[in-house]
Amino acid sequence: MAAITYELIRKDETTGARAGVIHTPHGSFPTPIFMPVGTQATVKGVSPDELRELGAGIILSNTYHLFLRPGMELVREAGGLHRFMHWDGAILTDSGGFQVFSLGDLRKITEEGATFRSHIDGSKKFLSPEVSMEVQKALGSDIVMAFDECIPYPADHTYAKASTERTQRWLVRCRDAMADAEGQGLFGIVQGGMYRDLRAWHAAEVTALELPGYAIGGLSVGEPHELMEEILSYTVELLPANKPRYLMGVGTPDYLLTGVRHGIDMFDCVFPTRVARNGMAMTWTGRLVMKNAVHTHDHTVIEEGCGCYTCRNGYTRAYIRHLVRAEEIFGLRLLTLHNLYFLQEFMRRMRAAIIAGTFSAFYQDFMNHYHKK
Ligand code: PRF
Ligand code: ZN
Repeated sequence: MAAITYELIRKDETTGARAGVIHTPHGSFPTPIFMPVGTQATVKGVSPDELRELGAGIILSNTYHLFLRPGMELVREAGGLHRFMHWDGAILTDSGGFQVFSLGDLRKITEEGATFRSHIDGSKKFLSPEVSMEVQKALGSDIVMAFDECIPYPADHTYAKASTERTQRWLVRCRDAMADAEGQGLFGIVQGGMYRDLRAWHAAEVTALELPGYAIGGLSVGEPHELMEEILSYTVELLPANKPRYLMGVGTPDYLLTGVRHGIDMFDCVFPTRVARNGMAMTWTGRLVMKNAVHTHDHTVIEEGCGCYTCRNGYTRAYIRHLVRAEEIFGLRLLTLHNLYFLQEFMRRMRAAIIAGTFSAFYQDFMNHYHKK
């Protein structure tokens, strides 16, 4: 039995949206799904019990960070990442490629891999397809991401082509390195920048390897929304319907809706947890800046009817504003719990609408009430 399988439940009739279930060795979860980010083997400020309670079935962690600290040997010694961090749900690990390439001047790419300086102590490090797979095997994640280069935006066609071809050669090396891994599924990542010909070529090459799932990388890297939607819709149609599809690094409500509408099943982003730590609450009408004076005497919850720990227990906007201004940890925790719940609930409602055949109406309704800021 393959480690990762996709079960289609219902496809929307007027859009590409689909509801399904992904099965992993650490449980099954409904799709479309949002994966909270736990870069350092913890979703900042939230316990695994709390993650479970707000409905998360899978979280994302990072090869790059855990490779540098505490190192793969320590996690292996602990019995893998699930045991180390006390999370028994599914885990997807990103390969480190994306993080290394965002280091800018501090790194050098060759055919072999990437040499870079650790952001922790400045020491010289090396990541390659083989090293990334070795680390992800030691972590024991359910879903292992291929080692790729996320092409910066903008990039010319010559650079994008050379990079995409190298990412493909790296993918074959990842596949070979994972051949003996049991209970872990390797996902390929389609790159190609903003060029349709490169996306088409790469999607064909990646899917020919018959991996258990496919991701679309290199989007949401600073390009306009219309361009991201154009490349996304073009690329997603080149992926097989019987495998999970993952749009990497996307997690604002409007982008999640766009992704789902085009047939994406999985998403991750630091957005909900990061903005929480910046004192912001996500709601169905847009973001609230909790420091603002309008909340001073507001003794209502962040969002009426919200089922999260924070709103359910009656913590008020006035109280949260006070905690944020006083820089109290609890304030950031209350906001993180609310934001993560909000996104889980957002995905649950999208899925319910797909199953009920009312996704287009849900989409319109959301867009009519939501204010981007
Ligand atoms: N590749 C990898 N991780 C990623 C991306 C990518 O292209 C992105 C792009 N949005 C986010 N995270 N490996
Ligand atoms: Zn809430």
